[in-house]
Amino acid sequence: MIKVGRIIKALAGFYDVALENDIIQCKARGKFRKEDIKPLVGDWVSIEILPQNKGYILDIQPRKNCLIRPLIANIDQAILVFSCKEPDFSSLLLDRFLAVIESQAIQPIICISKMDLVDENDPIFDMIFQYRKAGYAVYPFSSYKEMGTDIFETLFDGKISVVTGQSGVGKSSLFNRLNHELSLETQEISKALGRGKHTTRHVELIPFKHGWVADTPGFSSLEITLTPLELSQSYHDFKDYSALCRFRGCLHDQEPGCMVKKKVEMHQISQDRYQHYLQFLNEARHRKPKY
Ligand SMILES: Nc1nc2c(ncn2[C@@H]2O[C@H](COP(=O)(O)OP(=O)(O)OP(=O)(O)O)[C@@H](O)[C@H]2O)c(=O)[nH]1
Ligand SMILES: [Mg+2]
Ligand SMILES: [Zn+2]
Repeated sequence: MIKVGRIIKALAGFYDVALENDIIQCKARGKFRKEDIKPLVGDWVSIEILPQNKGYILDIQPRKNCLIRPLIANIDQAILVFSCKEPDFSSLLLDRFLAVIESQAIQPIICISKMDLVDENDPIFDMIFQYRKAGYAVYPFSSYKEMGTDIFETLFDGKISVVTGQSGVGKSSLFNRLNHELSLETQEISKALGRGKHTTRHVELIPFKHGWVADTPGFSSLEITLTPLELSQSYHDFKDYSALCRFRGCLHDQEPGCMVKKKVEMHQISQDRYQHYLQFLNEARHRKPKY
């Protein structure tokens, strides 16, 4: 029997494929290895079902998007968890994440964790203001003090979400916080999530609020693998203005008549964010092509 489902977990050559009421443990057919195509968590696949809830992946459907770090496909939104402290908030790293996420047309949602560690005069509040001004959804919260966590009641509804961010920012702690919300049939998985302070090692989609959400291992750097042109059109606000730049394919650097630069001069785009952009542009220009 052949059916279509979504890969929700990939570990040691086995893929858990979720069908409507079942999870089938699958192996990939030799064909994929030969063609060097790796099924990813989030992929829609057709599988051949064998006895005892085992099966084989036959085909991978075209992806609407794909992230390399974390390795996951077909995502609706990325919850970018950045802590205000421990580790310190870095707008350079956040802008890097945003460039990568937005270039894949994935909706970014910025969540600022550990808000219990700052007082009301902390510079993080200006940062929150700046990113909201740039048009991003920004939600400050604390998993310890039950501050701002109510937003997560609605945020995940019906969506495929990935929770990503630097190591130690509190992604898994947020998961544990949401844990009691997870429906009964996921109890077994929930227990597995009770690892608390241990570092997350693999990507797995968990059913939550009519959708799916993945906790992911954190990392501290992220390579820009975009071309200069892709980068110049990744930020949603830059992209809007690009149409008004004098030259098509304007990289918003030295070109005359650049609307993005004009908006920076008019303080409508933050100077910091533009400087970060130029730094990434430099990286994108000097990146050696991979063969
Ligand atoms: N003060 C404070 N500490 C927190 C909060 N949330 C998490 N922490 C602490 O931050 C540390 C890291 O938390 P994790 O949830 O494991 O972080 P993570 O983002 O999942 O880390 P990786 O799995 O390595 O990517 C732990 O010591 C937590 O107790 C919070 O809201 N407030
Ligand atoms: Mg974790
Ligand atoms: Zn321009």
